[in-house]
Amino acid sequence: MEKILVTRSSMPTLSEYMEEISDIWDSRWMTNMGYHYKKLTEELEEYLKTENLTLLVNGHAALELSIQALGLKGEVITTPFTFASTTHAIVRNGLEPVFCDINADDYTIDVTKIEKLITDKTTAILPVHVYGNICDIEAISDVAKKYGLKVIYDAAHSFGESYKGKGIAEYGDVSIFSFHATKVFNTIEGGAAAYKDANIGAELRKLMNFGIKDEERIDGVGCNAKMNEFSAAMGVCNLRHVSVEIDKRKKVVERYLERLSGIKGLKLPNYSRIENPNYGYFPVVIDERYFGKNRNKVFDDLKNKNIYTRKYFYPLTNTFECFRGKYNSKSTPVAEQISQRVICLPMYADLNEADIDRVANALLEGR
Ligand code: T4K
Repeated sequence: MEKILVTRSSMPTLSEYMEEISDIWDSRWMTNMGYHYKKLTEELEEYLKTENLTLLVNGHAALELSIQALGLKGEVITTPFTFASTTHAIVRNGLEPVFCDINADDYTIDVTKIEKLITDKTTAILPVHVYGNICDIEAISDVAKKYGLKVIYDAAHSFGESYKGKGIAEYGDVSIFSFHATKVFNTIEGGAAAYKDANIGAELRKLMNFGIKDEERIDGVGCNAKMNEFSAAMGVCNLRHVSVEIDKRKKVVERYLERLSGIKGLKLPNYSRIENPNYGYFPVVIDERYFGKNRNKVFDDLKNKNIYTRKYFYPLTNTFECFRGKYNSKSTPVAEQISQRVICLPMYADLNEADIDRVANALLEGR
């Protein structure tokens, strides 16, 4: 039986990509905000319905440098039910993550629990639109306004989604996106930050280029986080096809739902609350009491059949070895329970019906 992996990158045809990059052989301009970088920036601003976007080398750099650009200090309220990147971006800025629990419904930050975590050291909230599920933006904005906090959305999973008719990039002081090879839209490696205040953009562009302000002035401790031309060109090509890819993902979701709906002990993703979902992930939360198998058994059963799922997001970031003794996942019980029960099934545009059925059969067998 052929391997089915948790995802498979979308790519243009080789000839389309070759055509897109051919000018680089004339210009010899391979990085440092060249033609393709500018072209992709403009096209993405239109697609994501935002006027202020800066492309970076990856989503993590977009997040880490956005935190630096905002000049945050002290404590940042966030959730542990996310990829390592979210928490690491806070800690690598010398800040303290304060973990808020998630809600059991869509796994985003539980807004009813934010306020009691605020101290006089809190400067920001960093929620995650996890799996493309949109956080309770109004409630977060209200609490941020009340206490004078910044809001940075980790929108790594929310490419192209919108909320109340506006692009998701328009919310918060900053929203960051990931364009990693495993994402709905990719630039091989890549990411972006969207922001309202143009000064944040100026700061970001400086920090991603070693802090260089102009030829003779370096006034920030920056790094090198520029997206190169080959990545930007891949993005230009992939953007032409992304709507079709999302439609294909929708068909995959429909088949999964056909096969798995109504089965006791399986909580399936609910995309209906997202205005225009990108179908990036298919997370299933398994309750062993009703399903008859636990998440780890399902993971192993599928692996034995050459189907490679992922336990996104297990372990919780507040249980990572590198933070041993510092944080306690008991303070985020819902996140702890979901992380022990969740499994992300294979999800990509070209996953065919026979393969979806193979996954569903393997999941349901042996209960
Ligand atoms: N915030 C959040 C909430 C995030 O989820 C992420 C990244 C970030 C921030 C940071 O964004 P970036 O700095 O990454 O732009 C993957 C991705 O590496 C990571 O981007 C992503 N989140 C995370 C959820 O998943 P792994 O370690 O699971 O990926 P990997 O290499 O095992 O790949 C998974 C599968 O994808 C493979 O089995 C096959 C397929 N694949 C992979 C690669 C690398 C391809 O088809 N092509 C490829 O080139 O982390």
